[in-house]
Amino acid sequence: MSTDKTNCNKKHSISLLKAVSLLTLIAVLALSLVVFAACDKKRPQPKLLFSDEFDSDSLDATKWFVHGGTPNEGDPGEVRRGGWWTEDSISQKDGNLVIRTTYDAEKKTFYTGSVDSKELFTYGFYETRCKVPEAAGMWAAFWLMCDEMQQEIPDAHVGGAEIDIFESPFYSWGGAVQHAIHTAGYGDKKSDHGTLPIMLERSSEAVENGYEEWHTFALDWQPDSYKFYIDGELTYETSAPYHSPKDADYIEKNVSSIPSYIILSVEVGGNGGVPGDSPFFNGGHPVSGNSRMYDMKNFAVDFLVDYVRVWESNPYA
Ligand SMILES: [Ca+2]
Repeated sequence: MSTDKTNCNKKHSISLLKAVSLLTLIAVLALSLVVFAACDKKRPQPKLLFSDEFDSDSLDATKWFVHGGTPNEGDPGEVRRGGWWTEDSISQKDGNLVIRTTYDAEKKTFYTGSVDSKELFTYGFYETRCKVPEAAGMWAAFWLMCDEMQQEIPDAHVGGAEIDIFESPFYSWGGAVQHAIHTAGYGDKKSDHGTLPIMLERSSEAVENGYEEWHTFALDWQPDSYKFYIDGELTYETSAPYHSPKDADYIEKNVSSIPSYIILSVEVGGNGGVPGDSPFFNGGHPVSGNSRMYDMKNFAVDFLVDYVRVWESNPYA
């Protein structure tokens, strides 16, 4: 009897020990979940406000407006610097938006393209992954605009801004880009902020020009500042203070709060649709480092855009 009782007590103790161990384990797991949830709460993923992965066969017309006409059907499109924006220049292939620049040797005319988002945005984190056209004279850009910018209003809370997240007219300089912000319209009051050309980093010395590779370009537009990023690195930050070019007008922090549309575009050096001399264009012909003339009868270079995404704030911070 006594032995049975002892065994019974021992079994009871073992069961109790097991139960306590199990409870401890459950408590530790629960605590871990609480700690994990708390950590997760500190870094909530920001809301994705907009995205286009360009994965379908054609541009999503619910998201984008396409500039220009159709030259083959008699509509020359929309003149823009030394070329024309046409609808024919826009397509989608292999998961990318393609803006193709071509040349009509007979008419001595360049055709290229531009798309605007139909939705307007203000504060947020804007990012694209893209490969810019590899030819001098091509000027690809990812930028933001608003209709208010057409007026000469210094206060960006009223007049908005042109925000050039990146622009790429520097192929012949080895592959650089720049960031820029313009306010107060395009007349005498215009105020500019921006960087000097920033050389794109190359994956190896085997790559001669930064335009040969894919890069990401991003803007974090918040009420007090603009922050620009290339391949995840902060490359420029400003609150864009307004300095009047003509008088003493000064606004210390002049970050736009005006809803703006996203533009993906290519322009060609020149004016009034006529390709011409410019520091970037080398005498009217896209040349590579002054060493190679392109076959202008079959000229075609592409601006490839893998995606455009807009979050309410920096998803990587
Ligand atoms: Ca894509």
